[in-house]
Amino acid sequence: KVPWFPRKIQDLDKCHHLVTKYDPSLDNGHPGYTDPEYRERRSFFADLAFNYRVGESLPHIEYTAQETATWKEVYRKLSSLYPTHACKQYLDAFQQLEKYCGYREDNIPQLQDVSRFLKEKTGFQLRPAAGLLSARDFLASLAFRVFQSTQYIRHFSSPMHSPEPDCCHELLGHVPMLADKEFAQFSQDIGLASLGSSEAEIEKLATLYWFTVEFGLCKQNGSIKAYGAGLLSSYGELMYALSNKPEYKPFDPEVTAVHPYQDQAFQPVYFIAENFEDAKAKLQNYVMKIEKPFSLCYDPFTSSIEVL
Ligand code: H2B
Ligand code: FE
Repeated sequence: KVPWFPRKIQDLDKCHHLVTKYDPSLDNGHPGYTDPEYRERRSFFADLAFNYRVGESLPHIEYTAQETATWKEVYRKLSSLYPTHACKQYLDAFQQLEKYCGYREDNIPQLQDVSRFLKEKTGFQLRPAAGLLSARDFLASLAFRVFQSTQYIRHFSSPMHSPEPDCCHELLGHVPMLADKEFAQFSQDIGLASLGSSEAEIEKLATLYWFTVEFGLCKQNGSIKAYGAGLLSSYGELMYALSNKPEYKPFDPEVTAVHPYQDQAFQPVYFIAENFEDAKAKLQNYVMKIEKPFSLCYDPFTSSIEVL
């Protein structure tokens, strides 16, 4: 009674189950809830994502002037903080994305261009996602070095906050870090550990993901920098996380995996990694102890999972 999991990259076409609690047509607290035009635009993006199949090129989007204006506001504010708040790996990649992938305040980068860039850097590729995915489906795709990325943008009335992931979060938060080799391996390792795991294990891995990939901090040249995507895509929380006001703890998978987290307000505590190599080693040590009746190995030549 091992839960189903994808064995080959084509199986990811079945890994698109949404968590609808923050959906603009179902959550009455969503800033787009009372805007029929926004909701219609969102269903356009949802159709693109649900109809996408592995191997196709990613949909090219003509963003509206209003959407690009929202992006501009987010891009300007956040990029003013990066030099002082983001880790070195992030800054390196961000510079290259500006050079090669159309990262500019007056342009929302196309997922296809970004995916091609990442593939060259670390083998990661993107596929379009319709919204917030279940942790199981989202983590499973990481096992194949596939990052499921939303393509729509948040509602224009709330440029500094989105209850759900949107392209600002993916492109400014996640993408630059996925261009780093160590970080890419760390992400894939969480994904591999999730395959065929119990609900309880998935919950712990999702929590680890939350406090690292989403809200992680790391030491760099004697100071603390951000590498988590939830921080790097939120002006308010990025400042708060490095303000010395919150509580800080060293990253330790055993502790971090069971720490309660919340997605409605700033985190009460942040976990600090020594560096990515150390975080990766600690994670590998942690996942080795997860009980499974089989072992797994990713074959990069066929993009498939070997079950031993
Ligand atoms: N879905 C999407 N589309 N983007 C994410 O960043 C994301 C997700 N993160 N589903 C996941 C959940 C994460 O918060 C963990 C694994 O639950
Ligand atoms: Fe995210």
